[in-house]
Amino acid sequence: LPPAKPLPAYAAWKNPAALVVHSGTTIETRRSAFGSSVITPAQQLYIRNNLPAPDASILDKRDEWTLEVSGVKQPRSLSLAELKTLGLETVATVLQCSGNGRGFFPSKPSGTPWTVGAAGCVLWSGVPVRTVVAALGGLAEGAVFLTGTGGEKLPEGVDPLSVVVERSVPIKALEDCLLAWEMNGEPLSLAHGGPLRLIVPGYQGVNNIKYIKRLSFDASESKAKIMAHGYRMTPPGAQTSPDQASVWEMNVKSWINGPAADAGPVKAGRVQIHGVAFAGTKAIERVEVSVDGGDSWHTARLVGPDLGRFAWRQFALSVQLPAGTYQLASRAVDTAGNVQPADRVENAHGYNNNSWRDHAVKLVVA
Ligand code: MSS
Repeated sequence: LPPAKPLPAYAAWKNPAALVVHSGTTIETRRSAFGSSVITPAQQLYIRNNLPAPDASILDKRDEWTLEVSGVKQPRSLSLAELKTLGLETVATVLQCSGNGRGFFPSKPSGTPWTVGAAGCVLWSGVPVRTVVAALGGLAEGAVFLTGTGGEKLPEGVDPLSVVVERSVPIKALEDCLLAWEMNGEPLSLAHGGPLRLIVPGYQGVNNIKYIKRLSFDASESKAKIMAHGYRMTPPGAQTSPDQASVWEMNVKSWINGPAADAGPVKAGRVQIHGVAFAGTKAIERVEVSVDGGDSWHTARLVGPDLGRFAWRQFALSVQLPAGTYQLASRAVDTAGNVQPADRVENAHGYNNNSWRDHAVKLVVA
């Protein structure tokens, strides 16, 4: 094994034992570190930055951070202090990188080869975007997309649209969106987008804009490269193009976290198989578990608190396993009847992998 890379300075407070550091901007939670409770502690939550993280000084005067809002009847800038007076809600969401599961694509798409750890379930506190829109007189005519812009300082001498982290989502997401300043009960860290972050519950990670500086409601999608050409379901071998589906709502997905394959063999006898399941904007209806690679399935128990349809549900199945080698798999079904598929949708950049087969794990019982 190559020596583990150290955590970058802005994430030095994280738990190195729980993480795989792919690079200074891509850090993954170990499968065995998810544990068996519902909320992912900040110290072990994954990180993905498309640009270098901003200077930590942006957190010096959190309340003075400003957000410019346009595409409303009374467009203007609001300070974080003012946003805090407008409203308060807490929502639990799954934050997952669109490329989570890329590591299972045999085609080895370029990008971080995440397995399951570019995801977590966290609590966000902030003001609902709809409350902010109402305070600014409501939406202007013709808004079809909600667009968030990241507050990173852009490199000089390049077209800003080629680097800015700016993403648009369909306006229907407005109902659920939050401008968050707190995560898991603590002021939002720089690593996760402090002082202010856009949360789009049920949507892939890239749409959840950190250090948000601008929020707009427009008739068309952002022309930024990350929107027009990035994060699209590009067919294998094809060029990216704005007419391909964008990675927006997450699909139905589950995986097993324990017994952890990386923790060595387990003792023959009673075994608790457990994991997590989620389905974007839909709630989980049922999870099935297989110990024979998908030949037969058993309905698992949904356990732990139900933190709402945007959070993940824990599941557990108690089984009696004699010595042997088992292929453990899980398959989730959401309340709209969508069933987690056996196979991934092949695509050039390795997005949206929810194949139950790819996420199966080998368990040795001795
Ligand atoms: N935001 C900003 N501003 N910047 C960047 O870079 N990234 C993305 C999101 N947001 C960014 C942002 C991504 S891409 C992701 S995943 C996320 O974020 C992550 O988060 P965390 O907190 O974990 O780090 Mo893929 O789809």
